[in-house]
Amino acid sequence: MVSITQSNTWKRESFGIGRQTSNFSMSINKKGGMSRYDYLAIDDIEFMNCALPKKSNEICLGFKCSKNRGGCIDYSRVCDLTDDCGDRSDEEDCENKNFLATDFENGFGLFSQLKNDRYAPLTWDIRTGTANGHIYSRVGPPYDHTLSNSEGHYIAMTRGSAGAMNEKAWLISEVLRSVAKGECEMRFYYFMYGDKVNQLNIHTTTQKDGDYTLLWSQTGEVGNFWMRGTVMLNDTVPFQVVIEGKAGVTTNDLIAVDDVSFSAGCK
Ligand SMILES: [Ca+2]
Ligand SMILES: [Ca+2]
Repeated sequence: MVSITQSNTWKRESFGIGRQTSNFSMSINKKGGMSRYDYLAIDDIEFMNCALPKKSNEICLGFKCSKNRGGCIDYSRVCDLTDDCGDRSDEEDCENKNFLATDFENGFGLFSQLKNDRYAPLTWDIRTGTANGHIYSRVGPPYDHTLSNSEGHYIAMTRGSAGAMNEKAWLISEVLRSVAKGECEMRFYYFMYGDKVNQLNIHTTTQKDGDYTLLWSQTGEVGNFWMRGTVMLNDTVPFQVVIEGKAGVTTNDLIAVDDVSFSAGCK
């Protein structure tokens, strides 16, 4: 599941284990031969964000999970395609509450490909399961974010066989509106793993001038896990969101995105 690069010093490694809905245990195995002079040492193992919110009697300023679990979560976590409460009560009835979301399990959903020979000749593709070579090198996700398994779909871009470094792939959303400033938030998950992985950008564009406004950007490796990103969308006129991937050096420098959702303040 994780490939560790050789080092003469202590090196921090982290990797995502996805959503586990039942009890689980982990084992650590070293593969391959070792000579008597080789040494592998592990210390300080930490589990981060592995617990569900605890039941509390304090006033909840965010969203209160169902009575069974009773936890309190941030409003930003409601209807973001992630079961933050632990009983899915934060993911119920989302369409009626006017949330918009795409998990890429049945196509591109709210998004469509925007291929442009001059500015964005590459494409985002829908993929499933482990990115080729994930176990042996630093490349792409081992599972999608929605289902945390090999059947789940996500979108990914690389330079491909014909592309070049810094070439772009664009995915554009349906036309959206923000009901008021600070009310329309985009939430998404991205996977950027590898020494030469390039850049992921979120822009908005309006029909008024067609210019792109850069709102969010990540350059270089984040880690061997799905990372959550949020962007506040404050355009006062109807706009579209553009998800832009910039190609890295090789076809292994893959950028993946999954579970894109918009809060109820986006229409
Ligand atoms: Ca949630
Ligand atoms: Ca998915």
